[in-house]
Amino acid sequence: MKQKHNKPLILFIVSTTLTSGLLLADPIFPVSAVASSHFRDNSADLLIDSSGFEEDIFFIEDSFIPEGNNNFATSWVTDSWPGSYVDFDLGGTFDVTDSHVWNYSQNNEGVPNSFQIGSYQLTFSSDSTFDASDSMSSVFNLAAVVGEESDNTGSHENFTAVPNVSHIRLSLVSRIDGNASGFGALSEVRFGGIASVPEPSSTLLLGLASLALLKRRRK
Ligand SMILES: [Ca+2]
Ligand SMILES: [Ca+2]
Repeated sequence: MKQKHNKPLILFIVSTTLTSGLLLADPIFPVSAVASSHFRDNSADLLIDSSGFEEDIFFIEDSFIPEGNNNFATSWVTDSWPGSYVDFDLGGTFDVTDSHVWNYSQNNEGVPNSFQIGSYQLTFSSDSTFDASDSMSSVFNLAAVVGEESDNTGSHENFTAVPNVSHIRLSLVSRIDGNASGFGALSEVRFGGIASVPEPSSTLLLGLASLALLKRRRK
């Protein structure tokens, strides 16, 4: 029996996933922020309640970032530096691309207050537990802020999208003054991203490829 001439079968699998770089990030509003430790009433929920802003309207990537109000009472403060961290529950699943942190900036006679944070690192999790399997960001530096009257517009980071993130741990890495122990404080924290879209499973793609093959053979 003469074998049928087989044309090369070319399957085009078109990914419907948009390049996330084309999409501007929206602000993410975490539903809770819990710290490994806090000093007095300066708990971590003060990082996500807009208490540190002059105004509370903002966009993460393409527009207005509010100025911080530089107030101790509205800042998260830890007295257990180093090793302190804050766990944020994002209240949903996001492809995270941005972080924005307003440093603590209460006046200290013309020099950055010693509580100010010099750098931090993020751990991204798709569940509520953090372990070695979770991916981590680079270490991000924070700008020093001097004095109550200074413009504290915070420090912005934009990174390659981390997909399917429901919880973020922000770990303090260094303090502005390089001191290895004592207190640390931040005023506000925001993340940016887009709500995650479930990816088509590999089983579904395989199924579609098989269908295309069958259809071709029947011709
Ligand atoms: Ca605050
Ligand atoms: Ca995890």
